[in-house]
Amino acid sequence: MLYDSRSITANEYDKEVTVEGWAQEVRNLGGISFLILRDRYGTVQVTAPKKRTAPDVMQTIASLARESVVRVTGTVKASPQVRAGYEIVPASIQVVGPAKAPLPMGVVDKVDVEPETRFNHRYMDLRRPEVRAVFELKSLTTRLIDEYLVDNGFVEVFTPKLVASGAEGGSTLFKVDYFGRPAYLAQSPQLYKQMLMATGLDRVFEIGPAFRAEPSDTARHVSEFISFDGEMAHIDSQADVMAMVEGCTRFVIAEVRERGARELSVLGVDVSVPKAPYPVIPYERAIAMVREAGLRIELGDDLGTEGERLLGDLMLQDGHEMYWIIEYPEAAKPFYIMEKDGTPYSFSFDLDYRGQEISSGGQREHRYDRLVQRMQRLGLDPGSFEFYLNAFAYGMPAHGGWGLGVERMVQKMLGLSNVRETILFPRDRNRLVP
Ligand code: AMO
Repeated sequence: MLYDSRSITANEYDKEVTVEGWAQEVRNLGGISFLILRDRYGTVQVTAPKKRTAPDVMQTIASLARESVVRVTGTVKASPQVRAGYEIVPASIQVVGPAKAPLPMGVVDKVDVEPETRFNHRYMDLRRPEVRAVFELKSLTTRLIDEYLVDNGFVEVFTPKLVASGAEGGSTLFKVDYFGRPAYLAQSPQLYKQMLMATGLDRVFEIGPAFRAEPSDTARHVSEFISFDGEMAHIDSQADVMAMVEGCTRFVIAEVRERGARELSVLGVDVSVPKAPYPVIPYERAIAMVREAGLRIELGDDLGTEGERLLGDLMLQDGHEMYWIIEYPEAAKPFYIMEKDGTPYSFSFDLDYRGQEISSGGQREHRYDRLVQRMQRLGLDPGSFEFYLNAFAYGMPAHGGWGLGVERMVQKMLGLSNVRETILFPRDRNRLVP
């Protein structure tokens, strides 16, 4: 059995164990050599006194290149000078994966490494515990989302990522050649999750990739992200949807605090559970608030990065990390959103987390004729959405849903400056490799 830095306890003292990891540090002092082995959970110190160590083991340690993978078998000795309380005196050592020198970037060195270098050598960057912790917490986040939604009667679904038409506007579609026919990478599961509302699978969710040909290089846009989508039928209003998203986000953050405590401490981050209920700010009020704060913005405009940030600052002054913005102008919203009759507004919402939109959604237009009219008014050809519209013609309940950017949520929760920090291999205009 292979031990690791977490599983060695006082029970193993004076016993023989085998450990494997990366050679983080090697010091050869003549009469004694030290090797710090790093594994997923921490480090172990291997101490090789020349007098008690076989010459071939001394030789292997002396010539070991940093970051090589080695397997060490030796005796665990209590050692109060070592932080872990023990060290391993090696009987044998095997170099499993030698590392070339020089390294493309340091792992434990204190020097800052440029983001470009880090992303070019992500396999090396991820050897840093604080970089890996983000991905352990992202994994925990999606697991908790799953848990909350299943507990609330949702079924997890998987919709196609190769699609014939876009749902979120033509400008960010990635076109692909589909056996000689044009097709696109899905921008969101929008059309499919809505079609499912006509089936009896009346609460569905999906956590999967979404693709957007985003032309802008910002800290919060990438061209491939993980979208957490939900859709629920038989609703009375979008308040039902908002309650679900509010409950879910609070559950996730509260549980990350508990179950992710180890990774949070590696990151040095303290996560707080947003105050509930999340305040609800009508769009017009949000525009007025950021105007008062000095932003030049007109009614009808998108709040934009700067507007969202300003609003976030104002809300934080009252201790609110998450808040809703509702009643966006219908003209600014996609065709599937329901209009609020007699007003220029729509039944739609955004959820912002400390100055950044992380989710949007709303009640959908489920009435066939109104949906077709709305498409036509927005300049879309209902003919190219026939497969979708058909699902509305034979009994479609009122429904609503949301899309939430998993990476944006994790970014904000952990206080990271760029969404790319939460993506193993980010994709943007400039990056397709690794
Ligand atoms: P929307 O386009 O607002 O809505 O997207 C939903 C959420 O997805 C995240 N997101 C992104 N994250 C990183 N990079 C991007 N380029 C990017 N684009 C979007 C954001 C955003 O809030 N179908 C609707 C949702 C719905 O109504 O159900 C939709 O896709 O966090």
